[in-house]
Amino acid sequence: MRVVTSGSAYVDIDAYAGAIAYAELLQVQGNEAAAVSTAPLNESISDTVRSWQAPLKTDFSSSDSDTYTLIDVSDPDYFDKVVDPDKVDEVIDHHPGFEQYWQKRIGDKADIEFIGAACTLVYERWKTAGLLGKMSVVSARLLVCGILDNTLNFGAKVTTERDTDAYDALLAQADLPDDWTAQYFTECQEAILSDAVAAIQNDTKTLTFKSFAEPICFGQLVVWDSNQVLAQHSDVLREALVAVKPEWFMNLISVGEKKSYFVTDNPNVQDWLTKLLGVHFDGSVAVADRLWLRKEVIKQDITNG
Ligand SMILES: [Mn+2]
Repeated sequence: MRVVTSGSAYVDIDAYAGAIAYAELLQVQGNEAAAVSTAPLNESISDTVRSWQAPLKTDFSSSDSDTYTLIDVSDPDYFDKVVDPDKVDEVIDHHPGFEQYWQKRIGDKADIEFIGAACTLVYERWKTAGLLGKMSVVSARLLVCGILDNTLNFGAKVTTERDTDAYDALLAQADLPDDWTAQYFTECQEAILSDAVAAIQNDTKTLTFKSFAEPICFGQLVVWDSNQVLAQHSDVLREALVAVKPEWFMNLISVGEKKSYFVTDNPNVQDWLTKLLGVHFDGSVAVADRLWLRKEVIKQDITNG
């Protein structure tokens, strides 16, 4: 059997959707295949998405004839524990770093391209095979969600035209409500904010920037509507970050507005962000005119700092 799986730490919607939809394509093409994961599902797989009950095997015992297909991961250190690294038959991913390693091992069976979502690559497999008409509604819905999430509703700079083309084609056969984008991200936001402190702690890094004298605690949260978060959660988020370091800030990514809100009451960090990103603080909040990912702030420090 072809075992289609992903990473070990957790599975997000891009990995979940990509594995399920690719296993389905392999089945439609006459292969014995299944999507398998033993990793926990994160908040991007919302309650409504879970209610679609897509076929994912979570308990799995391997047999000698199994081979493994990896979706949304290519670093062998992060593969699901079910994977036998010597029996990898295909890799479909959008993270850079292991392109040459897999090219040497499996040649054209490695497809690693730096685009918005692994789900886009899976969609393209269906399209190339001429089998889009046979894709289940659930797989089309899942791929839509994976593309929305990983491109942050097309606001992330990693988004390509291939992602928007895939999204448009999939949406046409996904049978989703008109306001699905807002509904999906709002559900994810509610799951995150049900434990806001844990969510920010899971996405906080203390980083050294060349344009600032000491390491800075950099928290990040991805939400649909920042206003609710600022109104209801800013005190606990501030306390969680200031406890790590007095030099702190939070990047609140407001996906619905395609903007980042930078929050800190440390005047030195405020000055630094003002110079680095061209933002202006009003009180403890600066609203950027675009969405910034953490890796983009780091890059700005390397090139302009
Ligand atoms: Mn991904």
